Amino acid sequence: MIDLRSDTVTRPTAAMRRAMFEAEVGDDVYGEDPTVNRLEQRAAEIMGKEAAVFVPTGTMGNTVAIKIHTRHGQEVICESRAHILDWELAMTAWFSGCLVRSIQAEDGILRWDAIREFVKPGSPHSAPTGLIELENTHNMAGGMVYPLDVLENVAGHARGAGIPVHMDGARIFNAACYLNKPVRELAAHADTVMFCLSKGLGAPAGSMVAGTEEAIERGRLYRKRLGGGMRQVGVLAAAGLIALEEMPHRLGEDHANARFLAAELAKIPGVRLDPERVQTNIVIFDITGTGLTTGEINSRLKARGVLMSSANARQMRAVTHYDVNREDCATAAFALAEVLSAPSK
Ligand code: TLP
Repeated sequence: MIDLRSDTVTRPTAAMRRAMFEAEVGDDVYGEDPTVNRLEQRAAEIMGKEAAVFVPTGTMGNTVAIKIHTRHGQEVICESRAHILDWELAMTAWFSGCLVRSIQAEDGILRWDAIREFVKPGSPHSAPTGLIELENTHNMAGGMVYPLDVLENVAGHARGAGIPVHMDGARIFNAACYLNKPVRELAAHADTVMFCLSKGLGAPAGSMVAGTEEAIERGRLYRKRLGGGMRQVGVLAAAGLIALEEMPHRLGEDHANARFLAAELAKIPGVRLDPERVQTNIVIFDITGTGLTTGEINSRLKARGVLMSSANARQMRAVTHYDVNREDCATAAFALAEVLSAPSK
């Protein structure tokens, strides 16, 4: 199977498996797992933050971060296709008691001009804004990267308004690779950053939340409340350390494969996408011109050994990662062309 459903499907490398086998461990709830402690320290250093905490998933990381910054009854501003809004089971409401105020941005990038009119100080009639959340790269906008000047501008205005910024940086290393900048330059514009070790970086599980000492200390309590106190979890942190230190440098390969795939897909009649807009490892394309549903296309692709996913009723998604190479991308594009040229049953 050529699996382009997500970069979450990557399996641990041989080096990761070896490190997991040999990992020195302790009870992390007592703060005694040396491998977790090392991972948290390195994550904080690399992000340019005071501290970091290891969490099992990106969803838990965002949930913890939103709770760090907000109080019940506030609003959290995000883009209209944000992961926290569409894919995290309403955790902003469920755990933090906040309402999501979503703002549509065609390219997924929230600029201050769009945010400004939705920022509320709170009054007898309206809930105050408690947090601005930025997704970088923006998954459902097709892996779009926040330009550094946009980040700087939003962060500056948010600071002026006394509103914290959280970055859902599940794929922040892909963003840094696209910009050719150290990841800390992107992270500098957010009070907290969540990033995933388990996506393009290839670890079997795990994400990090980075921020100030004080924020992360409280974050540990929220993690525990969510059931995320994981004991001898150095076995996973060992793989996470390799993901963090050794995998970011190869992400450009995934980006080049995604651009190649996009160019091939764009040639297929009925498929609509602009390959020029593919910046990182996510390719989202419109299939309404094919006369088939995303479900029908997915199952016909699967019969040909290719897995893709549905972003919504009109669009499909293909994500490149280190378990697929250029040839796999060519095969996948060919399979889609075949699926769409075969007479429908
Ligand atoms: N994204 C998954 C699905 O949930 C859609 C994927 O296949 O892309 N933030 C962003 C931007 C994400 O893309 C994801 C996962 C998360 C957070 C949550 O991470 P996990 O799956 O570890 O909870």
